[in-house]
Parts: sequence; C-alpha cells; structure tokens
Amino acid sequence: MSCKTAVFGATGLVGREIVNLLEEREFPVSDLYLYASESSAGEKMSFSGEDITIKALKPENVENCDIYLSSMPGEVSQQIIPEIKEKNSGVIIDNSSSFRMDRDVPLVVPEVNGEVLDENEDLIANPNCSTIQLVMVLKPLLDEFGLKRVLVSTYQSASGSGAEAVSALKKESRARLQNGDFKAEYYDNPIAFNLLPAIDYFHEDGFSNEEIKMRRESRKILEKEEIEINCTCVRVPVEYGHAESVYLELEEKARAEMVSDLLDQALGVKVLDEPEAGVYPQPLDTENTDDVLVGRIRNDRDRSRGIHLYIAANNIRKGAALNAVQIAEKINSGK
Ligand code: 2RA
Repeated sequence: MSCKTAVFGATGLVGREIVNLLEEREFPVSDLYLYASESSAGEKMSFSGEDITIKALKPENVENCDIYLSSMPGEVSQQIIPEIKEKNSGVIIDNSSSFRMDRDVPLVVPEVNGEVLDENEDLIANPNCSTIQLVMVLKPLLDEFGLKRVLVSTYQSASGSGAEAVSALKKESRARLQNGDFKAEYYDNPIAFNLLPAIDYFHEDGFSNEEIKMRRESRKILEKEEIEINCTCVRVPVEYGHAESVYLELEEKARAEMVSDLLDQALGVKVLDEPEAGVYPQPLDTENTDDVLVGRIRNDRDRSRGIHLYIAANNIRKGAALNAVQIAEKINSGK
C-alpha cells in the first residue's frame, strides 16, 4: 500500500538518514511531509528528485498521514506526540526514549520481536541505538542456549549525540593537533583524544541513564525480565559507529564455534572473526554495511558457560533510522 508519510526532526542526523532510506529502500511513499524546528522551517530537502519544503513541527501543521517517523529530542516528543496522536490517525514510530518503557507501547527491533506488532498500533517506540545492536546478537543466543547474565562495555561514537557533537569532536581535534591546547566544545570534558564514561544523566545508584536504558530496553524486547544485564557506557572520539564488548553467561554450555555458527546465520548479523588477519568489527566498517558486525568470539577462560564477543554497528542507520524504516515496512506489509 502506498503511504502518506511524515518525518519529524527531518534536518537532524537521524531524520536525514530516514529520508535517504525511504528513497533508497523504495518505501512506497505517496506524499512526503517534512517537519523540523521553527528555525529550519522554509528550508528544502530533496526526495526522489523533488524539493520538499520543511514545515515547523506544530500539531496544527501536521498533515494526516499513514506513517509518521519521528526523531526529536525526548522533551519535544513527550509534549508533542500525544497531541499529534490525539488529533491524527496513522502510526507514529518514535525514536526518542519518551515512550519506550510504556506498557502499551511496543518497543521493536523487527528481526528480534517484529511479531509483537499488530494492525491496531498507533505508537511504536524505536529502541536506543546501543540496545538495538546488542539484542540483535543476544536474541539468537537466548533462543538456542538461554541467557543468564550479560555484562557490556560500550564505545559510543559522537554522532550518537547528534551533529553538534560530531562538529565539536572535529574542532577539538584540529585545535589539539594545531596548538596542543583545546577546550571542551560540547560535553563536560573534551571528547577529542579522550574517553568519557558518562552518557546521559546519572541515577542515584551510580549508573548512567544510557546504562539503565540498555538494561531495561533489552529485557523488554527479549521479554526476559530475569536476565541480569549491566553496562558501562563510554563516549569515544569516533564520528560514526558504536562498538560493544560483551560478556555472556548462557544457561546451557556452548562453545565459541557454536556461537559463531549460530550468529552467522542470524538475519542482519555478520560474523567478522579472523583477528590474526586484522578482521574484526570496527566502527569504520559500519559506514558500508547495515549488518550488525560481531567478532572476537571466544570462550571464557574460567566459566564453561561464559562467552566473550565484540559488536559494532552503524548507530545512525541500524541503531536508529534503518530500524525505524524497517518497522514502517513491517507495518505497511501487514496492511
Ligand atoms: C547515544 N544512545 O549514543 C544515544 C543515541 N540515541 O548517546
């Protein structure tokens, strides 16, 4: 079915990628409406050879559409999405964290739990980027061996914070290389030549909100509240692509070769695991693939059910825009 489609936050890194993907994947758009903040209203963006004028995102401006792909800051989504939902028909796919943990809002990664979607949805949440790439790898292992415990350290690129953070990374890097002296341009501390173990705000127990999101969202998507998932999330001086170092404790004994064979067959996952030949997942590789890359798969030296592995994925595409467009495709194919 061809769809009247809207993109909210069309000028951001994720919004732009959504527009690219709608064209690249030939999503059956009958009309496309683009919305962004007041300051971008009137600008034009190209889609399928046509220039589309961006409108200010206000509920009264929003056309009635079949699908709305939304990528706006949490505070804006929180305020505006209920109003748009009230006033318009169609399905909203929201990339913010505002509604992800609401009981009646499905949180979806199509390859993992696409079956939770039904034709009555009006709001679907797109998970956090670091959650998406993690559950893409956890799900096949959960189904085959069971999962008891997951410990993750992330290496998250600056683009996860948006275009301004990428510019800050470049500016700080240039300043450091040219004068040796530089100051923080975006985060509390410099990101160039540095690592920041602080993503989002901190909860009372010392975990950052990004770490809590990964735990809660993964459990919701996998429908397994009992899996122990704890994370340390780190911002790294990389432009695009998030990586994760993961330790898993399975319910059943499995060897690294079995894990590798299983992941190699999983939809949307690609095993890159010849470390001696320099073949392992890297953020730079994720610029050219939509697969979640996994490698360094190895047995724990002490625990017979313990497996270590390393994941990298494109945080803007599979971690955000692509996952949202895949949800739209799934919704549309069910109509
Ligand atoms: C980050 N998880 O990388 C965020 C992006 N949504 O900061």
